[in-house]
Amino acid sequence: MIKIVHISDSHLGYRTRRGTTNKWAVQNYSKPYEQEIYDLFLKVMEDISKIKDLDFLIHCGDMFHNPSLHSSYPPPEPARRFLKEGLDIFFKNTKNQTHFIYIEGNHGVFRGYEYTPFESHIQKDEYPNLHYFKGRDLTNAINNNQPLNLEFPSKKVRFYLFPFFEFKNFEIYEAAYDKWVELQRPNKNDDFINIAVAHGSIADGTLHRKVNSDDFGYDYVALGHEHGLKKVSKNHYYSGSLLPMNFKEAYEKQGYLKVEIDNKILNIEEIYTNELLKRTFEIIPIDASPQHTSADLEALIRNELKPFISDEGFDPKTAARLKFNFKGEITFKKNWQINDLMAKIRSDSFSQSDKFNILQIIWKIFDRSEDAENDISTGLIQDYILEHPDEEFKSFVKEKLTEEKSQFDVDKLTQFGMNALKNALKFMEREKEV
Ligand SMILES: [Mn+2]
Repeated sequence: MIKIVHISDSHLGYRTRRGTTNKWAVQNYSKPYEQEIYDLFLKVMEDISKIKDLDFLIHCGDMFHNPSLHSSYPPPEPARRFLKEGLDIFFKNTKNQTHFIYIEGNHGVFRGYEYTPFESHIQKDEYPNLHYFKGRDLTNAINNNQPLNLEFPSKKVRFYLFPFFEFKNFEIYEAAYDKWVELQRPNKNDDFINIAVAHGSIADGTLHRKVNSDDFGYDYVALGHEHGLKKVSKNHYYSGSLLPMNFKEAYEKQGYLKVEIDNKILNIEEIYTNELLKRTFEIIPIDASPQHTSADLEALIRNELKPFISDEGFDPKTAARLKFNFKGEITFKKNWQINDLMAKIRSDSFSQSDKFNILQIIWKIFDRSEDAENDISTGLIQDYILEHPDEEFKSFVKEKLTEEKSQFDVDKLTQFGMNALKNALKFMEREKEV
């Protein structure tokens, strides 16, 4: 029997950015949500390292959050230190009896570089049982027409490695990958346990269909890249990350998997680390019906914020991450009202950290007509704006100015607004023509 733990997508160094109050978890060191991923990573490494007779720990990529496609910053300093600490805990507690296999994902790598943050942050020689496979190892294997695998004859286990690679980006890549992937087909004539380790997903075309399917007859396929813990088929699993990172993920499970393979029989235990999250992380729906005035809307929102107001104030460990979803018939006026109101509420909350225990407030506005099936919808908002934009805008400006008792000239302001709007529309039209 062999015993494996499958873990993935740690995203060390991830920080909540958009609509977040600028507070430290540890002064001048780490941010609130960043720190709890580190803390949980260490706890998980500690827990895993104490599993009796564990043979392998497999990590399916994205150890660091940065750099990534849209950010070339290296991982923040604490990410490096916590990774090292996690590895030290793991190898010390397992007395170097357990192998740690890591493949690279799409995060935590400088695209196109041979040099990786993992290597620059970790002295690989210090860890004889750390087996690290990077994107470059994969492209070398493809170029040399070699499989990319790792064999443990004494345990009769073979791992097939699939670091992240966007083979669909270019036809020549795809053709080369299609050909190479056949080299990853296990030899049926020995009694080895065959395990695939891959970072990718069918959804975005980064997991090859032969790895995704049962084509190669792997005994187990350990997947990374999707952040929810899930069973894809009888022996294909995503372990997910340790905690949700965005609001969609807040409604999925995350954790790791204990996998036992005995005589080709799989026995899998799911451990949910998302249950350790100590803060509210949720989407709050708000009915933005046309009959609601700004004041009604504000009352609805303030009511939702009540659970996060107390004399304790802000606590980096428990402060809420909130997203408001407004849904209704959204006119342009309504849209302006909501944006204006939410910006105000957010700045109120963040400026009173002795009262509000909130880390993040963002919002999204959905026009109900976009859901309608008998659809006139895509055209609706634009038809609308072409009909009454001046009246809409004027009434919005008027309401704002009355509220704030300002002395501005409503007509003049409306005119400015309309010019801006017309320019924007002209721009949209031009965009469409291209
Ligand atoms: Mn990924």
